[in-house]
Amino acid sequence: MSALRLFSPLRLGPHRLAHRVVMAPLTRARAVQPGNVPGPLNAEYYAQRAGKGGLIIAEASQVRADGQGFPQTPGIHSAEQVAGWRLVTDAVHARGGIVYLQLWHVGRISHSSLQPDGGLPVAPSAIALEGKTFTRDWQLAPFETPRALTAGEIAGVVEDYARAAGLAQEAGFDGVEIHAANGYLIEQFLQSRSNQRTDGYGGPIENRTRLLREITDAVVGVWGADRVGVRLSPWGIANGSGEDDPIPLYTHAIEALAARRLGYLHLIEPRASGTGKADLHRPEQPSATATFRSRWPGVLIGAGGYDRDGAIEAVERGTADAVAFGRAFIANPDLPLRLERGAPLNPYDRPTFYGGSEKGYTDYPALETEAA
Ligand code: 8OZ
Repeated sequence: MSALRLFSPLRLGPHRLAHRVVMAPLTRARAVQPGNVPGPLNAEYYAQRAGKGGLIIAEASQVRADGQGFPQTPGIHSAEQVAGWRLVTDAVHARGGIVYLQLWHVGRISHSSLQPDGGLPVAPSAIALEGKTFTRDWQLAPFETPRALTAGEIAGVVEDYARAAGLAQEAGFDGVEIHAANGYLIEQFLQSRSNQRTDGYGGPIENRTRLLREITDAVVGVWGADRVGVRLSPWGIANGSGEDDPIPLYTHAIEALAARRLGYLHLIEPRASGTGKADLHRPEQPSATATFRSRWPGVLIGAGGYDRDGAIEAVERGTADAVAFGRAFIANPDLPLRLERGAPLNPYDRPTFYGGSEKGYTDYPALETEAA
């Protein structure tokens, strides 16, 4: 047993984590087709990464069909998907793990080839991003100009988050995380560069945070506040995002969430851009967890560019209560054990970050796990 706080227990809502090394939500695009349904391979992958009292935040899953932005990402809107996720949650629970599902709508990041009606992706405003996105067949195509949601349709989005939250419960998850980061729909509403609305969802910060607050309240209505987390990326630039001065916007958002006494807040550090590039992104910016710690009385999870020493230090200092690892968890299914022992890590070196099958997915070796 380690004396380091990173490897000590933590209360997370009604759950008791055995340590503070969290598996970050990771898009791996290996849902079974047709229907974007989790299957036995996904259950094996999550089971490999599950351990007693360890928290896994399962990959971003579209709350409805038009929320899909990449091929083969799983959904949480059909009965088949609920049955598929049940394989995953049962497998994680069999190993004593705790598993949350990340709820996702990509908004304007989608492509008409991924839309159920072949129409344009939806967004707060009809503002296109520069660059390219994936089509249904893994081709790259220019982003399309999205269609702005009407106020009535926004109410439907909120309802669909609540419905998906209920389906996540049916599927056996232990809680849910609302994905409000990395340039997807909720963040598109938060940030002025993607939100030029003139109604109650656009303009002042109070309005731009409205969708986040409404979705959070709807999901809390299903799960209770202590089983709901929110992920934010205040300094991210993924998918055409980026608020010129994130402090006022995110201070407001975080204070609104804090008032709801959620289970946790999950912040992506500025050095991880969210674009998937491993290099340092905005090293000149202060740590997001350090910046907002004083505004968040509950459990704070840090993510993005942490190594063992950085995670130990953040948790010792209290800038984070737990640290989420992404890529390191891909290549090291037993990452918490390896970190606790100071064991070497397998490098993440596979080309198949997403798409594909078992290769680069379930074929990474674990350390011997017998008790010392
Ligand atoms: C990488 C590739 C596809 C999706 C995110 C869900 O940025 C993602 C994602 C990351 O949060």
